[in-house]
Amino acid sequence: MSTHSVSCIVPVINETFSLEQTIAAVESQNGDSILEYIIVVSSAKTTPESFAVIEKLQQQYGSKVVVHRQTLKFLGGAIRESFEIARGTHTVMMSSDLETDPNLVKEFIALSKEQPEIIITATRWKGGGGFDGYNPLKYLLNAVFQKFFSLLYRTHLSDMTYGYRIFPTALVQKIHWEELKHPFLLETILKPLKLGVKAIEIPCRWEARKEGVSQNPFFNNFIYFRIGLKVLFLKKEDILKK
Ligand SMILES: Nc1nc2c(ncn2[C@@H]2O[C@H](COP(=O)(O)OP(=O)(O)OP(=O)(O)O)[C@@H](O)[C@H]2O)c(=O)[nH]1
Ligand SMILES: [Mg+2]
Repeated sequence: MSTHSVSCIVPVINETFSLEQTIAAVESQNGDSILEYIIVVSSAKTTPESFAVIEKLQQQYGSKVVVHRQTLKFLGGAIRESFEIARGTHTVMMSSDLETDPNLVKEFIALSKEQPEIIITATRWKGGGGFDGYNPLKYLLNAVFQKFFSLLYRTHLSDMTYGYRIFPTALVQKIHWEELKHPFLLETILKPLKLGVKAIEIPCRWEARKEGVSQNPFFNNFIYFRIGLKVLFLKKEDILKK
């Protein structure tokens, strides 16, 4: 029996065919390794069209699809609750808008099987990574931001705001999380780094979504600094749950 199993967290607001393609790609390439897909939705915001696709996926994949209705708000709230209910030894955090290329999950799982204690995270800033259709101003700000935080945290990591990673589930379940909005994605790498957990990157090409709209308004990009600076001064015991 394998001791490695994966919970794949897939948050959904307005995705339809992108969600379907995400699950189809991950399942066809990694079916045996994946224990469950946690599809996390908001009763208020997830669209009827998305719910229709989710129902179809439940029929297709049965109990492997777990649908969770979030009670905490926003993307961070959705993922935080999914971390709590994940049953796999490892947890993949991704999106359902195809901005996290589902073909990479295979690589995440292979590397995680070799080094189960570490985090494997995708980067758009190295190797074969990159951006297609990214807002030019956001691109520039993102570059400066990544450089600033890699110097501040003395890390080789080049993409700390991209929410596409695999974690040991026990790790994410022992951390006290704070953010509810998109800066949560940054928090999920900074807190493990402060705990001394190793993280390695694999390149990923980011391609703008073809349907729906982002839930991350432009000015929210500035609130990443709050958690980015706060975590730097936290002690280990403040990062772990009490
Ligand atoms: N359940 C749930 N899903 C969410 C929420 N906010 C975003 N998502 C989903 O999480 C994924 C990533 O969110 P996006 O809003 O596309 O944000 P992003 O791609 O990180 O940010 P941009 O770079 O601005 O596009 C998408 O699949 C969204 O549908 C939320 O509050 N609840
Ligand atoms: Mg997106």
